[in-house]
Amino acid sequence: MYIMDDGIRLNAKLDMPTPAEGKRPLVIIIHGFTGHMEERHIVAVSQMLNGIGFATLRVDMYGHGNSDGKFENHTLYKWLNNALTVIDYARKLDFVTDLYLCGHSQGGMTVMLAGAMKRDVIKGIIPLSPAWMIPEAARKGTLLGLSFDPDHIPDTLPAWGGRVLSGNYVRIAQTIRVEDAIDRYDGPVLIVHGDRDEAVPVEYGVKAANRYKQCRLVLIPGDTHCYDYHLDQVLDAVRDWMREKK
Ligand code: FER
Repeated sequence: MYIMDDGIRLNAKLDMPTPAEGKRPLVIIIHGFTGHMEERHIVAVSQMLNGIGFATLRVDMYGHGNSDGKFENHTLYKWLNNALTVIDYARKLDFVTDLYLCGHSQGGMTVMLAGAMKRDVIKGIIPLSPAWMIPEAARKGTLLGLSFDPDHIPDTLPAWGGRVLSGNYVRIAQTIRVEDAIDRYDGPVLIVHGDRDEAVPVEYGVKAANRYKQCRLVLIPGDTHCYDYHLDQVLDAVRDWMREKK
């Protein structure tokens, strides 16, 4: 199915827990940079949540997966608008009680920002290995393993896997202050981060957890950005935290 965001089709999938009748809490799940809703770790989190009574809504963001838009043209503002639209869509589903946000990496930063903006309607957020160093790195000119002049941003940048990214991605990232979103969010937060993350240094998970007012931090020893070794421990961490919320 598609959720329309200002003329852009966002590919989305709603999965219900079994048994499916009755009112349910729902978790919106957002993938990372270059990712999509069918990635192993995204599907695993979704299925685990369905197994403990939560509906899930996985969404491909602008320029990713089977949603509209070109990867090259995606920006954090577009993803933020996508997230706000998906939250509004989910709030109107008649079976939904409480609403949670879960996101991996760039999707983790997105739920930190969107959660703060919608803090009156979001019951809790789960940033997984949140890539919230992106704005700071954009201001320094050190994104994607590249080095560039942050005051003279190239029109395009080579991204992973032969992809190209518009310089506007960097210009927009430079304007975002994730710290403000952290400070504005008073609800419960669960951060999960592998301590051998090759894409987002684990220090960022620790720093965010210390700054949030109500945050549980679960570090996964030896694990990578996409949890190649201990995905089961990620699922345990999310399961334990969510069970306490029901
Ligand atoms: C970067 C490092 C990590 C970057 C993006 C990420 C745009 C995001 C990773 C993810 O979402 O999985 O330098 O630059």
